[in-house]
Amino acid sequence: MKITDARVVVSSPGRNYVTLVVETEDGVVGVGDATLNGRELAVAAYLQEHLCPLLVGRDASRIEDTWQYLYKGAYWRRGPVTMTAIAAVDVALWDIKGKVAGLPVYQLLGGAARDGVLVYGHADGQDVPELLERFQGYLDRGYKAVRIQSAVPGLAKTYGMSGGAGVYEPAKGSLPQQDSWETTLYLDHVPEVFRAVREEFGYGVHLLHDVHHRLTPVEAARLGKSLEPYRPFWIEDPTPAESQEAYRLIRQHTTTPIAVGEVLSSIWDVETLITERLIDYVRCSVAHTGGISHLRKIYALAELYGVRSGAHGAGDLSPVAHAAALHLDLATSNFGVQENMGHLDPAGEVFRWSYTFDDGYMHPGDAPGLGVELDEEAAARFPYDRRYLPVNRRLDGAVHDW
Ligand code: EZ4
Ligand code: CO
Repeated sequence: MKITDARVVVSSPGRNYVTLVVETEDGVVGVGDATLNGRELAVAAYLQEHLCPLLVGRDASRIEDTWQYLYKGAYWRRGPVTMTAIAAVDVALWDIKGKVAGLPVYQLLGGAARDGVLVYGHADGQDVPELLERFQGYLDRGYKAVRIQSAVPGLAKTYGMSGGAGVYEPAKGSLPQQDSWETTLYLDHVPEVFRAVREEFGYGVHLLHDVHHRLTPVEAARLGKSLEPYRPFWIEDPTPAESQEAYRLIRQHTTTPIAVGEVLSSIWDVETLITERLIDYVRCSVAHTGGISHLRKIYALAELYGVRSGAHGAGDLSPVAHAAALHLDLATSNFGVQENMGHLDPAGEVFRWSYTFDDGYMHPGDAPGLGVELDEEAAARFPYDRRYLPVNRRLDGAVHDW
């Protein structure tokens, strides 16, 4: 079953998405997500200029062989651009394999290991009352797990705020916007936020929180300890994730569970975190970490060490990536939780998906393949629109981790 065409579709229905479309000689079409927020065209070019010419003429059924060919054949290893491009190819080939077999992808991965995929939503607020009100909205919709973020008093603008739009989208400016940060203000504020949410809603709902790489190890240890009474499900990315060793110190000081992985792109980037049991949840995404084939190897390694999955599922991952994640989640024994931010309405004009949400759980659906179709004519109505993620400065003006 030869591949006859591979093309890249860049569109912006509400935000930018890069989608790879692979077609076989029998007319089977597979899609893969290649969206890398704020650096979209780098991956589009990697695919269009360097990978698509290699795909035409290859056997679409040989997923692992193609993965190895693209990874080892590049010589240059890892990195988000390369791994996102390879992920898109991998996911498109799994989509094709499912369509050819007439089976949803999760059946090819061993079948359902659970009935549904626990997902968490994002509640945020400019102050605690606003956060509590939005939190109630998530409970009303059936969510069993909710990430809580709040503006920090004394900081003009910080991450994690949806601005009331319903879907949090940090990539806003045609040039980078500027956020502000001061660790001491943040560390004093977050325990108050958790206390307020627990007082209002009790302990029957999972609370998550994203630190977004802003702390040093000892600051992260302090945060973890200060949140212990409120029993978070996890704190996410407490320190910059490129230093796996930093997590040893955090681990020695707190029992608050830790989740890391959304900016990492390969099994080698999480090896120490997993094999030294420094984290509880590995948060790599199917779109940025080499696709289903590579992420399931990460999950298999994690299973050995009692680490569970907690896949990144931000709105900058397209419905194609979200579907791929749900298929893998459903079939993974050491699944933990799946992030679910949703997509702005225009995305539904370009992508049609068959995954569903019911009472806090999602299901990828039983359509053959991934269950997501791309409408290329509709995509053409939403041209690329350059957007940057913000940059972050401390109150003294120094650039800080965003
Ligand atoms: O800021 O995906 O957990 N979710 C997050 C995201 C990231 C964006 C960056 O593109 O941290 O909202
Ligand atoms: Co995050």
